[in-house]
Amino acid sequence: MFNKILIANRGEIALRVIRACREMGITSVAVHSTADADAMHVRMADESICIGPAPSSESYLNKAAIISACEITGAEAVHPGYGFLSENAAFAQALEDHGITFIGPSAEHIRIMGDKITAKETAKSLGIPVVPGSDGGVPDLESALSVAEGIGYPVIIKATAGGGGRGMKVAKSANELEIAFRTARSEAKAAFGNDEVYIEKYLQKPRHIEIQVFGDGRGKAVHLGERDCSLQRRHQKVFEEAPGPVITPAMRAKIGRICAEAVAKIAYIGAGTIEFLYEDGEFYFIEMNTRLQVEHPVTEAIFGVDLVREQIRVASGMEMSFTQDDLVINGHAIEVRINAEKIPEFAPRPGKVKVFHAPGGLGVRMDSALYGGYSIPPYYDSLIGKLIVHGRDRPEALARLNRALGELVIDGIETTIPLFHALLQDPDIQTGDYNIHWLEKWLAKQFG
Ligand code: MV4
Repeated sequence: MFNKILIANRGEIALRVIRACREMGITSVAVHSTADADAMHVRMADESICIGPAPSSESYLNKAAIISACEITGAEAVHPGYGFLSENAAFAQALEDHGITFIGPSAEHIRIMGDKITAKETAKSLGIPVVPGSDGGVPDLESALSVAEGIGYPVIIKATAGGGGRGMKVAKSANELEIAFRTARSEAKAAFGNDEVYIEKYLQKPRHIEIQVFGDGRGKAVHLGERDCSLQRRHQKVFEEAPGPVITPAMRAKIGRICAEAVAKIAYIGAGTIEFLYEDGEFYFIEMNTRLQVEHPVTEAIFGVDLVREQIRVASGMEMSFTQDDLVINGHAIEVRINAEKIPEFAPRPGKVKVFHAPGGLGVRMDSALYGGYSIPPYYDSLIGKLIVHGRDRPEALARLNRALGELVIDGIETTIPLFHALLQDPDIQTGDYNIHWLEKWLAKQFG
């Protein structure tokens, strides 16, 4: 096992990793920008080191500064958290070249899944169901028209180098395809410097269901069920839950086994998430994320496991502490993302937090790096906390969420808390009757 781990991140996820390290008796090293000298992760870690100025491009994304920080502090491994360098294959490779362990998958697995066409081909070859569409990139309009003819309209054009919803265009007819194809290509070129695109059947009202997988890097792997993350605005998740309100135990067992066998076959190491669109009882692969996700706590709650601890274990060469048979779902969990944003525009509103009071009690977890008197810097993501509740069933989790939101106090700045009070009043949220378009429609109805 490692003696010392460096956490190449900030905010709540840095605290999350520091806590796992402390329980495992591992010394933690925080890195920070000059803007984060007073941040909670710096205070909570055993050691800290400044890696550069405020802009993340010069600090949290600065590979050389982070590797130097490892050498200066004697850290043997790096946990990247999510965002920043967590899915950067070159960073994983550079650490390996310096004899430092990247707590995450191999550079090769990160690279494969970062290219959306290669990811889809790999998924398909491993027996994972994919959305019908082109085999790889579509070079010109003629090929685009013939692929669309084959699968039927509507179709969606996606950028190979895209992901997270950037560079997508829908076409409802051959007429629309011409414009959609050209715009998708030129937008992809401008955004990613790569104009390759591919085509899929457009699913009209799917849910976003993602399967949590975990591998030991030696051919053993398990799944930890699904999360329903359909409630999104502009591809930003807002509310996530596990298990999914419409997923039956039989469906979970089937898709879960397919995913676990797939990652076992490639000897995947650590945590991964296989994202699907789910419509009319069928799962369709869209992407795989090779990192720990923001919403991992809902899975931790229902399975009673510590995913970060497991990541550290397998990265150090140990076995996972559980088998598939040990993984039994207990109850229901919901996470809401508390952002320093003004609704309804979701405009970032950094500033000074006067009072922070976290909710507590049975089945309540608040992951946040806030404290009273803290000034949220304007340079980074607006996520300032995650409230996770766990109940014996979905109604109990919803009631507990309502209760916990009432206890949560963040004074001095605007946050997304009022959004969740309003959402919980909606009958569709109470019954779980929503899809990927529900939230944007609801916001338009509420706020025009
Ligand atoms: C789709 C789709 C419909 N049909 N693919 C958006 C993010 C990216 N990961 C994939 N996305 C979509 N792909 C097909 N074939 C609809 C979306 C989509 C979406 C997906 C998940 C969550 C929210 C979404 C919002 C709009 C569109």
